[in-house]
Amino acid sequence: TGEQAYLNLCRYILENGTKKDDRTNTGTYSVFGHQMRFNLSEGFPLLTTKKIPFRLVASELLWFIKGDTNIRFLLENKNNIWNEWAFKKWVESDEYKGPNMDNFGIRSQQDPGFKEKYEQQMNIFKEKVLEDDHFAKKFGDLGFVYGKQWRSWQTTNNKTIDQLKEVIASIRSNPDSRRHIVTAWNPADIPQMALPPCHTLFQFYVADGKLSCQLYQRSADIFLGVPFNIASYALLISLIAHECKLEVGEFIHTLGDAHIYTNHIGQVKTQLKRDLRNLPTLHINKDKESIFDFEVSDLSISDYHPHPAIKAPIAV
Ligand code: UFP
Repeated sequence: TGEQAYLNLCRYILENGTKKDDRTNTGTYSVFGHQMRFNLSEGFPLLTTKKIPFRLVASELLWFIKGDTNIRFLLENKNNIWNEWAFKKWVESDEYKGPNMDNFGIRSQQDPGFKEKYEQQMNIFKEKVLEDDHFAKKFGDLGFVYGKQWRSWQTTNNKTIDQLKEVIASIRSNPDSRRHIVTAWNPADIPQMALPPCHTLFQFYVADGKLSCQLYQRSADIFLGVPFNIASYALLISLIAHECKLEVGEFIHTLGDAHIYTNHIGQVKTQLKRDLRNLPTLHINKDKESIFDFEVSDLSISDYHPHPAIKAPIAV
């Protein structure tokens, strides 16, 4: 199964990965170039060897699909996965008057006193994004992230391209096309991006009435990011298949720099000792058709009985 392929990759990196420094100064074990296949007809590929919160996957994906780039929507859905990126912009601005937050990611892992201050400031930040429209506009917006590139790619002559809408239209009207591509990698925008897109480009493929998708991910945090990315693309394929009245095919996950952070190794080893369980089933509200109409409450999973979650620090 796909999950076995994921666990094999974890083991392979631990045994064969090159020790490599990285932007976050955490250190990684890394390999370059790898592919995993997930047959979506076998079940929804949410990992069973550790619990992955489906609600966070769903609300983040719907946020991209809406073309929203402001973390307010995520906070309203109790989704905190993008907070650090927006927070960073705030604490580096002139408007920030609190204690010094340089390198808050690493420092909050190493210094419990600092961690307390950081959490205090983060709570203030979240409250302001939720309550204060002006503040939210200024500091809640991540700017050029997936939502922007997928739904309103800026052209040189000041028009925008809705790549997602266009790709769905082309899947419907010309399923055999070899041009069903969405790209988030916009070279002109990279300098202004807090985090240049990790999932850079994806292509759809229709055969035998089934919709498949291959993603090229340039950089992959195998323990924390990838399980999320797998679930997110599996959900995207399922939603588009639903709208186009196709069955689900495969998700093909192609990785560039595939790395395990040195401070995740114990957690990965714990996970590798666990046995696989049955995959859950995804349910999509059948009363809705267009992927642009879905809300988090229209999506759910059943029969998910994973091993417990495993905590690990995220590299910012
Ligand atoms: N990362 C993922 N998946 C994502 C995402 C980030 O694995 O969806 F947004 C990880 C990869 C890498 C870090 O460890 O975040 C990004 O850092 P860099 O830009 O230096 O590759």
